[in-house]
Parts: sequence; C-alpha cells; structure tokens
Amino acid sequence: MRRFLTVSGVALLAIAVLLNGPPASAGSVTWDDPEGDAIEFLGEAPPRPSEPAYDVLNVAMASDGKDLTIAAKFKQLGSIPPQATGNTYRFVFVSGDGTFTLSVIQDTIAGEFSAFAVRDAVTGVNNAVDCIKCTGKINVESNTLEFTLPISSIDSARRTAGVAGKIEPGTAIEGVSVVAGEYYNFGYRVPGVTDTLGGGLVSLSNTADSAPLPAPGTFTL
Ligand SMILES: [Ca+2]
Repeated sequence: MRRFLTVSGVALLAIAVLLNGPPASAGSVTWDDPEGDAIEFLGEAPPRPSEPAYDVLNVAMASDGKDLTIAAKFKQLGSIPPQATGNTYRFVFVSGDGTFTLSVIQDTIAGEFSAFAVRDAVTGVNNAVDCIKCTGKINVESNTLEFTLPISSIDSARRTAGVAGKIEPGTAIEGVSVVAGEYYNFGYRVPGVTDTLGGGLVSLSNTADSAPLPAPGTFTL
C-alpha cells in the first residue's frame, strides 16, 4: 500500500511538472567588468595603480527559485593593501523599499566575518539584521567571491528590518552590484551601540571598484 502511494505521488508530480513546466524564476546572468580599474582609494591622490584584490573581472549570478548565488571573479585576492586594515567585499541589490547588502570583511584586527544590512528608503535607516544561512566566502585559490542567499532568508531579514516589499521567487531585483574596497577598522566600539553594522564597531568601508549589472539591470529571483 505504501509502495502504491509512493508511485502515485511520483506520477502526480511528473504530471504537475509537465503541466506547469520548470519554475519561471529559474535563471542566470553573467557580466564583465574592465580589468585594471580598481583605483578609487580613500585619501590617496592619483596616479593610483589598480589594486588586484579589489579588481572585479566578471560576475555570474543565478537563481534556482530557492537560492540566489553569486560568483565574482577578481584579479588577485588574498592581500590587504598597506593603507587599510582590511578588505571589504559586498553584494548589493534593491527591492521594494530596501537596499540589501551582504558584506564579507577580511580584517587584520577582527578577522574574517560577514554582515547583512537592509537600508530602508523611507526612513533612511540602515538596519543590521541576520540573514540566516546567507554566506559569503573569499576563495583565494580561485580568486572568487562566493555569495549564497536563500530567497526566504532575504525576505525574513526584510521583515525583521520592517522594510516594505515582499521578496519571493519571481520578484525582480535591481541595483545589483558587486563592490570591493578598503576596510578601515578603527579598533574600538561605541559603548552601548549594538544596532549598527558590526555591533557598534567603528569602521569605514570604501569602494575601489564596482561591477553593476548592465542594462536593463533587473534580475528575476
Ligand atoms: Ca574591474
């Protein structure tokens, strides 16, 4: 009996796939960024050589209707330029009233860590919230930044931040970019402050290179 039910279940699922086709949200996109253009350093006058650790070369982004994944290839990951305490790598996009940022920071003081934030376009507040199971990894061997964001986790973080605009499979996101630059850890925390990025850690992230998704600039989750 159990076996019969199992077979029937598979048959019904197969019929459903035939009727509906694959998920409409599944898709992928790749784009290139110029080589040698990571030159926007904080407080350093030109001429400024491009920093290989911040030089995005190309980006591949995909959604299977469950997870949003990004692989960004860099010229040469692994080193921290002498003027900074660390490197910051960010994946950014806009949806509804929110600007969403998943950051990976590689810092000589604080080590390597990730942070997620949702900026509310209505209030202007940048909310540091957990994005459960969102990951960002620096793969030095392949010179690739790897981000994975479950779509349900993004929406859960959005709700926690109180930002309008439900995010689900089929939602079109825009303002997509991979950003890299210096990280400056000033080595102290503001007493009692826990609701900002890094829990009150006083720091500054710069943008040396950015690789925005080319026009028309929208991507369907
Ligand atoms: Ca570049």
